[in-house]
Amino acid sequence: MKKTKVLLISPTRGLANGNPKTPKFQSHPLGLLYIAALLEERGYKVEILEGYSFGYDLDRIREGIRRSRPRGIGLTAMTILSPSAYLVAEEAKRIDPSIITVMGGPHATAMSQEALKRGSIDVAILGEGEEAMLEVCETIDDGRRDFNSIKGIWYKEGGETRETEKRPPLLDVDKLPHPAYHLLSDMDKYNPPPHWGKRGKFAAMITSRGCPYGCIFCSVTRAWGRRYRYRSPQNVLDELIFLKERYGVKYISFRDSTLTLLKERVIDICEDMIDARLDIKWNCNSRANEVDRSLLKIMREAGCESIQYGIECGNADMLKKFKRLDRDIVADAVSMTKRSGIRAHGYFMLGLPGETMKTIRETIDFAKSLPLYSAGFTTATPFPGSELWDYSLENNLIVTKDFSRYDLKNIPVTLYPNLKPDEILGSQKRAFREFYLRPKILAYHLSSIKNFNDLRNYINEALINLK
Ligand code: B12
Ligand code: SF4
Repeated sequence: MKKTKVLLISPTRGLANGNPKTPKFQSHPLGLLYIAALLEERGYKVEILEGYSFGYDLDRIREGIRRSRPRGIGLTAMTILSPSAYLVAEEAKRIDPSIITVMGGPHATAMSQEALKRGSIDVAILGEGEEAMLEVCETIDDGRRDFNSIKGIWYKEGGETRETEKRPPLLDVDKLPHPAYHLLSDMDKYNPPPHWGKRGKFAAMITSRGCPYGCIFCSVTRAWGRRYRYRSPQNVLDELIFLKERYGVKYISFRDSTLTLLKERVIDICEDMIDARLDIKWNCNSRANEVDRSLLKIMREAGCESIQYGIECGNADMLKKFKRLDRDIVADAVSMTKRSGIRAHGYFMLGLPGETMKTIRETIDFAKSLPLYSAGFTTATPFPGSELWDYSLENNLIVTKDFSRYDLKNIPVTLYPNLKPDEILGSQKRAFREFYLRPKILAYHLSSIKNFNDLRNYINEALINLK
């Protein structure tokens, strides 16, 4: 039996408004690379069309579909990319109505029915996609269109949308093949955001799935579940060695929701990196309550250059409510990080429920009081799949469901009685200016500009945040 040929596509932002955009910063599409790896392992021919990262226009995407002539198309989409994903699916059906269109990623997980009702998506996959996508392909191979036995999907049947039984989370994540990096046309073209601290040739990696915390603004919990599932240190080391030997990678960005949840595991990974003399530098996400001096010390020895902490609020009550953190714990973690020789980046969010101009001021002041190397300020956005989305819907706070505007830097998409959207957006710009336009911070950053690319990235970051 001939195996289905699959084309995996990340749709370009802005495609549906006729205004395709190339993002200033990109990272390797790990979701598609994982799906591709499992399909290839099972004998499927897979291609990847990276519209999102390289800003392909509709003609380029159409041409890619025509050239590839797939039987199945897999689209990935964060919420902001969902209008583009629907358009690409429509185009695919126009080119060949027999193509089966599958959509996965955060938006398809949270808004599966919307995805199907928009017309051209046949199957929406919820959460982890590797095994479900494989089963969809096997069903297509058989010439069947009976998706009912595949767990964890929504699909269309006779004009109706149907949901199948829930798929349990994949517990043994070690059994997944490593991401299929070889399918990218050029892995060197990826230029991650400056706060990831990239130095030299870079790749992204993820060592765990799921997050137990359940912060209200985050849609990761619903997509990946609360159960933390993780790869063994040996499996992580194998991928690091592969990336170094095969691609000459010198810098890794760990994209785990939080890398440091299990201290002993991180220590094991770090010890392995040190023993293998990998000489790879890296960055990761963490939470302030998870680090201590000894952990940070070994992370530094293993090459950790920078840690991103989700801090979000400066007001003590909001910090407790939304992050289950105390200001002292945050301050200690950031200071210890700096003392360990690691740069700390803080993520802050303005406009969470209950926010006032006073609490925004507290957030800006708190950010400035911490020994952070860099900080990002975003406007709170209710992504479908998050508790904030449910809360905002229930309280009629959502002003638009034009998902192309859900990007954390735009005018807020919620309307609170006591805080205007432009006050939040104005505060975001002010926060950025106040944080960075300090002699100490400017000096740090100017001294770390080593080449033209660094300079361009800093200018781009400033433009995105101030425009
Ligand atoms: C790396 C990353 C980025 C990278 C690039 C991502 C990429 N090319 O894939 C960059 C830095 C560019 C980025 C940008 C943004 N990001 Co981002 N990002 C992430 C991050 C940290 C990791 C993504 C990842 O690689 N995961 C690992 C892979 C293996 O998982 P995955 O992608 O989810 O894929 C699995 C499933 O979702 C599913 N799946 C995914 N695609 C498909 C496709 C098919 C066909 C199938 C079957 C299954 C499937 O199967 C995969 C394997 O199991 C996530 C948080 C997280 N922990 O997931 C946020 C996250 C995806 N980002 C988010 C957001 C909001 C953004 C921004 C919009 C805003 C911002 N400032 O961060 C911007 C875009 C801005 C713009 N102007 O365009 C949100 C998305 C929420 C939502 N519902 O939309 C997330 C979930 C963060 C969060 N906590 O809320 N991001
Ligand atoms: S914001 Fe981070 S810590 Fe909170 S639930 Fe999401 S991934 Fe977990």
